[in-house]
Amino acid sequence: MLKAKVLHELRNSSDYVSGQWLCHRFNVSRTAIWKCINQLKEDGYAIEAVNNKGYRITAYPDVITESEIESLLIDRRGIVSKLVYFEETDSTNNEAKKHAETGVKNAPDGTLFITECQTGGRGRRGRGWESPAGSGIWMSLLLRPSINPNNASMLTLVTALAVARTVFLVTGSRGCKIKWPNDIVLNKKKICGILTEMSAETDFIHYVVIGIGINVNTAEFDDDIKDKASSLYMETKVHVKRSEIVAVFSSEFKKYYEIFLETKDMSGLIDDYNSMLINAGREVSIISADEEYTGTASGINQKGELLVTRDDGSRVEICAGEVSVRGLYGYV
Ligand code: BTX
Repeated sequence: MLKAKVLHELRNSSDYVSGQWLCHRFNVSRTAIWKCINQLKEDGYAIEAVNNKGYRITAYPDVITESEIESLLIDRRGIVSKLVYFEETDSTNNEAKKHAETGVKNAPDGTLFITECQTGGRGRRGRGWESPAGSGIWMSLLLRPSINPNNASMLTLVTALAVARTVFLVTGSRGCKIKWPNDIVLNKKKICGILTEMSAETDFIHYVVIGIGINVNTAEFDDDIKDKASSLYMETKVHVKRSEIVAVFSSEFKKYYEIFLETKDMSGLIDDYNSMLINAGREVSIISADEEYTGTASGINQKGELLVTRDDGSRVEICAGEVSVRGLYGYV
């Protein structure tokens, strides 16, 4: 994609880049380069053009577009082998599943589906996920791992770890924690949710779709979630370009995923995960399929299960269910 390549060159040059050099570099006409520059200006990039010198970008917009993301992934791909972009869609998880069904050639391992706006963003268990345009990251990563389907839920934990690490790298904030299994919390507010879905036979995974929603520069939330939801900007006062976060996440996820694939469980990641786990040492309330109880969480085990000591002293390993943490989201 020429536009992404031109953007990549301009982004990575500290000086002006001449139109002629770009023509030679990509073996295209001057008109083709001129068109790219105009499209980039329309997308919101401030581009200075100086006679006999060339082009230079002086300001970048905070946009989720194909060329913006591709231009950042060109020399640091991370986990993303292919990018599928939508200006708007109902849900990137739906798109990922639809594409995945068409086969591995069309939707290989590592395909990332991303959009500027979701009209039907989904949370877990039929809940909704607010995904307005302009302020968040709504994306789904398609994986085709050779692991036992029973271990696939651990991919949510691997993803949570990668998101939490990414938030630290881009904002410098150490306040970012993981609420087992799938929330990322900053200063006790939910800034990210993860929805993992899978198509599998009893012993074989066709594909896993990991949907990730991150509130980045959101300035306000609807009344029904404003007490528990927040954004990176609201919590840190740092404005980070969403595309930059996608690129950093792609690299971080790859590192953690490779460690996960060595043992196909959480053995190599337990310490990192537990150091970010907000549940650890806290009172938790568990709602499972058949009972409701409270206890104190200590950490996860190598299967990714949450270890809880119940109030009656017995120890349990939780692999699914709703877990609330005292002090978070209005649980007092
Ligand atoms: P969850 O079930 O843990 O959280 C859903 C709940 O979170 C909602 O019921 C609501 O209370 C609250 N909520 C809704 N929107 C937001 C928001 N923007 N920020 C904070 N809290 C919110 C979490 O499910 C899984 C979310 C995954 C979202 C991604 S986005 C890309 C992909 N596509 C898709 O449809 N879902 C995933």
